[in-house]
Amino acid sequence: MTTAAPRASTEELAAIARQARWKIIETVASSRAGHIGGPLSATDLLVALYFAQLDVDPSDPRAAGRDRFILSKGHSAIGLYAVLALRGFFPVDELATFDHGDSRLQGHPDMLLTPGVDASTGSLGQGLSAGAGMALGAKRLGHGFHTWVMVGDGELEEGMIWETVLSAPRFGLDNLTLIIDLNGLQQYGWPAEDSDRFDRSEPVGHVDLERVFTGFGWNALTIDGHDFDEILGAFDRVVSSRERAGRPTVIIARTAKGRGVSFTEGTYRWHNGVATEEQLETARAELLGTTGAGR
Ligand SMILES: Cc1ncc(C[n+]2csc(CCOP(=O)(O)OP(=O)(O)O)c2C)c(N)n1
Ligand SMILES: [Mg+2]
Repeated sequence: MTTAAPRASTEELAAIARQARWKIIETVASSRAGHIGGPLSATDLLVALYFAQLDVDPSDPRAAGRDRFILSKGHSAIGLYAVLALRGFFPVDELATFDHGDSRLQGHPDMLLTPGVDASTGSLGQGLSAGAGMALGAKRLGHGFHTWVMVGDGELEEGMIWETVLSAPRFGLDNLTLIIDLNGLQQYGWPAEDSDRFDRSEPVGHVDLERVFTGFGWNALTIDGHDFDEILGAFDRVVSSRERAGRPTVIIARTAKGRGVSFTEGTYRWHNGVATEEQLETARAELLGTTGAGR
C-alpha cells in the first residue's frame, strides 16, 4: 500500500509552487544549463499532482501499487526534480548537482537513476505510449493505480502520440489520464517578428483539441493550468468513474510558458537559458519576496 499525500490547500500549493519555480531558475543558473519555460509552465500542475493527487510514497518510490507519472516532455526534468525534492524523494540540496555527469539528476529524466521517476524520457512523443502500457498492465494484473502522463503542445506533433490516442479507448483505459501543457509555444521563434508570440508553429492553436479527443473516444476537459481550484476540480472529475465511463481522459491545461517570472513568461526565448545574477535577483524577489542579501 502506498499513501496519498494529505491534500494541501490551494494556498499551500501556491506557496510550494513558488518555491519550486525558484528552485528551477536557481538550479539551472548554478548548473549553467537547462530548460526554463517548459518547467515553469508545468509547475502548478506538477505541484498539484504530487502534493494533492498522486498516491505515492517518497520512502518507497517503487511500491507496486503507486500511481504512475510520466513526464513525456522530458526536457522539463528540472521542474519534476524540484517538485520531487520538495515532496521528499531526495534532498533539496541534491538539486545543485543537476546535469552534472555523476548526478542522479540528469538533464532528462532517467528512471534507473532518480527516485520517483517512472519512465526515462526526453525524446519527445514516447511517454503516452509507455503510460498506456502501464495502464493496460495494471488492468491485466488487477492493480488499482492510476497512470498520468504530461505532454507539451509542441510534442503533440509527434505521430506516436496519436497511435495511442487512437488505441487507448479501445482498451478501455479509464485508468489513464493525459495532461497537455498547452502553453502555445515550443522551442524556436521568428526573431524578426515584433511579437514574442510568433513561435515556429503555435503548435495546436488551430485545433479544437476537445473535439478531436472526444472524437477518438476520450473524455476531455479544458482548464486553466495555473488555477489550483480548476486543477484539483479536474483531478476530482478524473477519479470519478461515473464520468470516465470506461474512457481515458485528457486534461487540456491552458498555461503560459515561463509562468511566474516576469522576464521568462510568454516568450519562447526562455525555452532554455541561464539567468544572470541580476535576473536571479528579480526572480527571487518575485517568487519569494526576498533578496539574496545576507544569504
Ligand atoms: C523527438 C524530439 N525532437 C526534438 C526534440 C528537441 N526539443 C526539446 S523541447 C522541444 C520543444 C517542445 O515544445 P513543447 O512540447 O511545446 O514543450 P514546452 O513548451 O512545454 O517546453 C524540442 C523540439 C526532442 N527532445 N525530441
Ligand atoms: Mg509548448
